[in-house]
Amino acid sequence: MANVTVIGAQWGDEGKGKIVDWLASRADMVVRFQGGHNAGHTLVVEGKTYKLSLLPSGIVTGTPSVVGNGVVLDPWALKSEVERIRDQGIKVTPEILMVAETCPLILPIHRDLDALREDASGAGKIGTTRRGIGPAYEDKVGRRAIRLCDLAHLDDLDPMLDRLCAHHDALRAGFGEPPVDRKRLRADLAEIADFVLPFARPVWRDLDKARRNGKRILFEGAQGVLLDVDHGTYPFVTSSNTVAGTIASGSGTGPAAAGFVLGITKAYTTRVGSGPFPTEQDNEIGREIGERGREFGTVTGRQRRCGWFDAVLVRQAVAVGGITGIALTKLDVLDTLETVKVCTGYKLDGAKLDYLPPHPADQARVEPVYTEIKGWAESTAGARSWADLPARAIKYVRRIEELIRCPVALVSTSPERDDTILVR
Ligand code: 2SA
Ligand code: MG
Repeated sequence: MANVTVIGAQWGDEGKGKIVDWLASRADMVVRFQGGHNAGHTLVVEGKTYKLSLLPSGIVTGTPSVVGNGVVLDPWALKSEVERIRDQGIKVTPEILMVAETCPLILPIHRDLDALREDASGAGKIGTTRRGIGPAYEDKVGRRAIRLCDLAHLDDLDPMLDRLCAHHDALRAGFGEPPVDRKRLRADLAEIADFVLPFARPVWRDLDKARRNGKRILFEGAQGVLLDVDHGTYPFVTSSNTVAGTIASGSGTGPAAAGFVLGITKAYTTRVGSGPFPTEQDNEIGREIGERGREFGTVTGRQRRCGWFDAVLVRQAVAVGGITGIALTKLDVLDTLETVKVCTGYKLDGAKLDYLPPHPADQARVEPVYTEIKGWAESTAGARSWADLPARAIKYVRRIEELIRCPVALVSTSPERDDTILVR
């Protein structure tokens, strides 16, 4: 296996965890390059369930794992996640976990601001994970972030904190909140430094060495292309780029390192948080899909909105995300349906559209055009070869391939690692 980059081809929660875990067992290094602990991956290995949100999936199999500079790092969240999986018997040492020393930190003030804004936005609320992701990226781009390497220079921290807090104090005042307790923030940072600094490294050098030695690198994306800050359903997006190209800027390597770009998509569509969702089924069908698919967030436990497969959106994600092959997950969730629908295009004011228009008002108004496929009414759960699939399920997969203009390379038929069909 050469390098592989895994990204979500929908709005996140496509089942990346299982696929990444499957690939991680064949990789020499696993790298995260964007997002933060807003991600949520459930890994089921030998019947044991692991829930990760910040740590790369390689950690469970003891594969060297890198948190790249493109990730916003909450050091307290890192600590509790490391402690949690250590309790499950997983070894986490600086040889196995390497964190970019240039990672911008998510601080308690970012979490505060995320929540204050969401609570104040009423109907315009984005439905964030309230983890401070957006505010932390804002401070990074605004050049006032505290980065991991700053914790090794505590003597120089005060002027940086002054600048950062002046900015936040003004924002907080707008919500009637008191200024940041600077002394406490400084003390908290000095305290967490002891835990997190041993993992801090120039990870770009580890990546460079790995590449020169022909090691196989797995880049693990979080969220999905439709949540990309440039290419997604803006403003209902996350605050990072989720496309494959981000591996380069987000970890300190070149774009060619991406290798095979595997886009993960469910056999239907889900979304958490607000924002347009053309094929949403806010009805019995949506509830059946949600129940059979256990559609609740890994991190926040939020119920996900459910709907039919939207080939328009995934085709767009394939193009802008740089996807070379698809892993289709949760096919078995559709096993009981009499009819399965796939969205092949939209109508907007009577005109046909073959892509998602950029404006949120238009995105909310497009009407999906469906093609219907008779359900296979047979269990596909646990199928491990193409021959195990009913003919009509194969037809469904082939139709999706045609519509999204990208080959399906893997089909996943249960959360278990080995219930995976390698196509051709
Ligand atoms: P944020 O917190 O600023 O990144 O939120 C902005 C939007 O991005 C969406 N978002 C997600 N959507 C699906 N899954 C995510 N991660 C967890 C998971 C979610 C959970 O993988 O299970 O546990 O609930 C994720 N992270 C961010 C978010 O819903 C907003 O629409
Ligand atoms: Mg998830």
